[in-house]
Amino acid sequence: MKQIEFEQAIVDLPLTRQEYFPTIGSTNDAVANWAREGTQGLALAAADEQTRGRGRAGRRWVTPTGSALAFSLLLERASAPEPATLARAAGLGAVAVCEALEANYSLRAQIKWPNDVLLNGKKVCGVLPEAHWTGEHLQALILGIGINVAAKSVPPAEGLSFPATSIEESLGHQVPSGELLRAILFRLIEWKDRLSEPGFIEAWDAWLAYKGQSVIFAADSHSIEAELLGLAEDGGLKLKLPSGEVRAFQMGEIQIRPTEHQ
Ligand code: BT5
Repeated sequence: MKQIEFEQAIVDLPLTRQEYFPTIGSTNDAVANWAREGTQGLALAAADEQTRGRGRAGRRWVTPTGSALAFSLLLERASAPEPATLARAAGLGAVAVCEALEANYSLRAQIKWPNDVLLNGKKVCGVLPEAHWTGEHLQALILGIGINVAAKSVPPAEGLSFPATSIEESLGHQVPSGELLRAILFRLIEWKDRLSEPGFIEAWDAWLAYKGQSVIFAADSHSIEAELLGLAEDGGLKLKLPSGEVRAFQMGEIQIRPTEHQ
């Protein structure tokens, strides 16, 4: 995304701080630094290229220049006052991206729980929520979002744990990144203070991939096939195990993948 597109995307949005970086290590780190400096409220860092983009659990996120959206939002502390809301914040980014893709481009995306966004069963967007604590006090909640906009943003298949795609590949034409960023930010702003409402879990649940289908879920060192039922009230995932028992799992406890990737 070019700087001019970034500037147009954020016109009139209620941001307390914003910065565009042609290139940066990770936009999540930029925002974490702002939080340490005492920045409050809704702050946004976006980059055209990331040289050390991060996924979850130390994995890498690839953001080549001129092809993708990479941005991080510092959420007000009031948006995430307790652990239950923290789990929901993980779904916030994915819900906002799905809604924007549908509204702007009539694309029906899906969420691979907890927060990967898929188009045609392939990953188009990843979300990295990071909480910074001082003792038991939540200092900052940062939501990093990376989206493959142009086809050339998609990394080579060899390095990937899950198939990837781009918006351009799904639509058959390019889309302006700034327009997409603005649509996503609108929805993030709309939802961020409503995370504790049942309506948020319903919205998240409505975008879930593999509902009613068999998935492989991996926990610790073993994998089991189970039926994906949907979200629990706290944003956990309800699965029906082979024994018939229904259990809800928390984020970080398990990973899921569809059976056909076996
Ligand atoms: C994620 O992690 O999906 C979260 C990605 C968050 C990226 C944003 S960009 C702005 C902000 N700044 C950052 O530094 N990060 C955030 P995870 O579920 O762990 O997925 C990581 C895995 O996705 C990698 O191990 C690769 O297999 C794959 N991957 C890497 N780059 C990709 C890409 N561009 N498209 C699709 N898959 C990718």
